[in-house]
Amino acid sequence: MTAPIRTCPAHGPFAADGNEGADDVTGEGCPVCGDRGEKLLSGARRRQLSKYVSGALRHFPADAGLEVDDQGWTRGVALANAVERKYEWADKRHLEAVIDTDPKGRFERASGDCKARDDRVRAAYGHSIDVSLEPTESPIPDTLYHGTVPRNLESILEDGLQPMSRQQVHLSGTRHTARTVGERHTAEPVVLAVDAATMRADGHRITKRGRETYTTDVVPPAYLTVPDR
Ligand code: HQG
Repeated sequence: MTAPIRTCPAHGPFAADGNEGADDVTGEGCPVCGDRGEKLLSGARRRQLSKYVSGALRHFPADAGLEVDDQGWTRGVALANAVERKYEWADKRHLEAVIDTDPKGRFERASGDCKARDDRVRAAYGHSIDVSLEPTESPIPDTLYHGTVPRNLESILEDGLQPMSRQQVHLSGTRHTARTVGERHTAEPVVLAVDAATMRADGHRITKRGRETYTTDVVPPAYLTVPDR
């Protein structure tokens, strides 16, 4: 279940419960002052808007009427116009709330304030369009995880983890998160462990994107461990 978004008069939008791993949001009130705020978006609309914006920034910017640069950035005002065209109930406030409360850090702003001159927005990861995101300095755990469908295993152990339709392979920081990622594809995913420390020592770049996602070009089979089944 996706939590609804409420908005505090003093501190802006917040997710109305701690769903989806939003570890900085507790209870029903504003995480800063506890004010109950006003309802801004239902969970269902929040999810719908998030999926559309993710899709537009990752996969179909032209269809959404957006121009995306080499680093994946688009103008916030253009994105707000796109969501207004798409949903009669949506406006800039809803877009900003979805961006700012995303539990996985799916979206980045070029500046912290959309009212500033630089109002660019991009997807933090997940692209199928050709973008080149700069490296980040975030630490990388020695072991990462990837949740997938059991029937993919034979091919993965042969060819490694490949980006498939995306630009990068996506990994998770914990088994639990990887299982959740795998559950997007199947009820009973298998979680592979990735020897990220050795990969990096061997010269493979791994980068943290958003709050809980790590990306790399490919994970050759030598770095993968399949759990006993
Ligand atoms: C599989 C979500 C056969 C791979 C998540 C996966 C993630 C192979 C599928 C992000 C293979 C691709 C991406 C090989 C990889 N042979 N199958 N050699 N190599 N695969 O959806 O990682 O919620 O493109 O195991 O949290 O599931 O949208 O990738 O099953 O971070 O923000 O090919 O999307 O983020 O599936 O998910 P996907 P993914 P959001």
